[in-house]
Amino acid sequence: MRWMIVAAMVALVGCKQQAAENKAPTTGAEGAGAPVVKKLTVGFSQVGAESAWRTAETNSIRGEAEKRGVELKFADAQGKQAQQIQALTSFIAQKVDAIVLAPVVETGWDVVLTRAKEANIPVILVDRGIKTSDESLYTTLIASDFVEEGRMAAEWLAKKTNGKANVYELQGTTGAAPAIDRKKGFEEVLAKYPDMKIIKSQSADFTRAKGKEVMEAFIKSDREQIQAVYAHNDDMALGAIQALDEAGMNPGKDVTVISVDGVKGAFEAMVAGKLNATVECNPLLGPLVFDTITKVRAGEKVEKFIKSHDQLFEQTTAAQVIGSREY
Ligand code: GYE
Repeated sequence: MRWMIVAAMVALVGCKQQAAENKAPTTGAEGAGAPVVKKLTVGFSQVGAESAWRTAETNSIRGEAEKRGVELKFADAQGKQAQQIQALTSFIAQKVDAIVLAPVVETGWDVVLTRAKEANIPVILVDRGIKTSDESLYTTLIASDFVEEGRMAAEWLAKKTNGKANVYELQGTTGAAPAIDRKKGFEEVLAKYPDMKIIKSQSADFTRAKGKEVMEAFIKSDREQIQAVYAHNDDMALGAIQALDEAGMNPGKDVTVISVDGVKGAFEAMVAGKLNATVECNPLLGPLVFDTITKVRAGEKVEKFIKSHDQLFEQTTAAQVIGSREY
């Protein structure tokens, strides 16, 4: 009797082993007829290359795709929404497995995103959000909280200036989420300090060249009143610093300068004593983007807003941390 049980157990184990062998993954290299493992194809519509931050983001997403063997179709829209819509339309026609979109502005996406949804292609928004009446048109947003960044900048400036400052603001691209929200958060805090006012505010499109240009105009009309500069990104702050330097106005000392991003150039300017502080905004989103795509394709639920956590860096500690900065 006992031997029969043992024999049955042996047979059972043998069966299980056989089943496991049948399930062993095929590599696609066994010759004709073997199933070929399909490469994941992802379309990435990028805003452009207006700032050091954006270049770091592009490199992070491209590098991660390469590392994971993902075929990345990359389209640079040169700052134009029409080009992004064109890129998305083409990704849909090519039946990509997922779309990654860094939307230049907040509005105007519903039509093209509805097409992506109808084609069953998940859309992952990176670094900037959109305004839509139908939240189901995108899967998730992977980004920083820009309102919070604006608040952090204003709180720091209030402390630094004892709540008294004539502020000149350089805004990001008109209609872009980080421009709208960084202004909103900053103004929210300023409302608590009656002697801190934004005297002039203008868009400089997130670029260094325009930051310099707009600052030159501010200096021309308001030279004696300028006490602080708040720039929505480091590139514009670096342009403004150049304008202040050329006008002999001592940025970082006589004029307090604060911005957002935390790129290498900002740390160098802090070490040189020209920039006072920067609120970091993480552009190294590649690993998180592809982890999220993998989860979505496996049918797992993901958060609607996957938030990066940022911190503020000051001139006083810049020299200590500059070596460990990754972008
Ligand atoms: O801060 C700025 C850029 O969308 C968060 O875009 C991004 C912003 C970033 O060009 O430098």
